[in-house]
Amino acid sequence: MKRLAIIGMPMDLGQMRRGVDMGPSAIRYAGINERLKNLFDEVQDLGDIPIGRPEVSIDQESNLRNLELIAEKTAKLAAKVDEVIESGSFPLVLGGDHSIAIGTLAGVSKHYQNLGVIWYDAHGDLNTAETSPSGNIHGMPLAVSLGLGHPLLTNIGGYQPKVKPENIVIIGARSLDEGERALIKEKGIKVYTMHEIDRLGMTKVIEESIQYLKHKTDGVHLSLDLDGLDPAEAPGVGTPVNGGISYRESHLAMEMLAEANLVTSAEFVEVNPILDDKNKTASLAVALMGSLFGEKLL
Ligand code: HAR
Ligand code: MN
Ligand code: MN
Ligand code: MN
Repeated sequence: MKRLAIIGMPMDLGQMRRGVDMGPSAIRYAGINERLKNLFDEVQDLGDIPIGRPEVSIDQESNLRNLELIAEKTAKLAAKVDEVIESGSFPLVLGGDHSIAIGTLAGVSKHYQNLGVIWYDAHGDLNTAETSPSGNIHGMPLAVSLGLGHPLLTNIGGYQPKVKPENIVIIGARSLDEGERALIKEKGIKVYTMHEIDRLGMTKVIEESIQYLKHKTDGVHLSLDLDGLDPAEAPGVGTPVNGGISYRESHLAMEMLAEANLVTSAEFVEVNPILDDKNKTASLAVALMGSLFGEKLL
């Protein structure tokens, strides 16, 4: 029995542009159920984790925007994701800004000894309070999952780290801060920047990524930030960076991951319908999900 559970995480507290909290609605409106229902024995939409309309607050000591709220809300997401995996379903989380990954990974990683992570993103999301140019927590979730950052975030779920550096592959990077570059080198994190994607082609990048992760991991989480794609094709994101991955390359990547049967949990984040062009980015997210879950053209 193949079962999918969809969890909405309408949280925009990790950055400063409003609208990304409507991401889950936009993705549902783009027809996620229709698209995925034939690819599973059962598709269950569990609705949204309640976020409410909390007041924005900046932690005086650490300068982190909405630290306590994000810790509280992502802990709730972690518990829900844990429950879904416990029940035998595949968890698919809809964001929300990328800070939600702190919760998703906290819920997922307790089920694996060696969780692999594919971070499909224009950014590294490897900042800490010390290296962040913005204080925005959506630029930090991968660092947090490595156990680096504020303890309120790194300790969600009561353990850390959630992932080991050698089990991570970043794909699509083209906007890395100084501290992130240093961390990538220090930890030896595998990164395919746009340069490698152009040079090797997406086929080789995904083949290598699969080989890299296949033998040493017992599960792989796909964290797909829509800003990994080119803003011409995915305009509805808060921090667009030109020169991104194409629509076709992304489909190919998802199709190859489906064939390899490697991915055990996923999240699609940073869809901002206010900045979007007729729900184009949410529709793209849904189309990519179709490919990730094995939709065939013929
Ligand atoms: N690196 C910048 C920062 O930390 C911008 C981060 C933007 N992040 C996302 N997620 N959109 O990938 O502030
Ligand atoms: Mn459990
Ligand atoms: Mn991101
Ligand atoms: Mn990004």
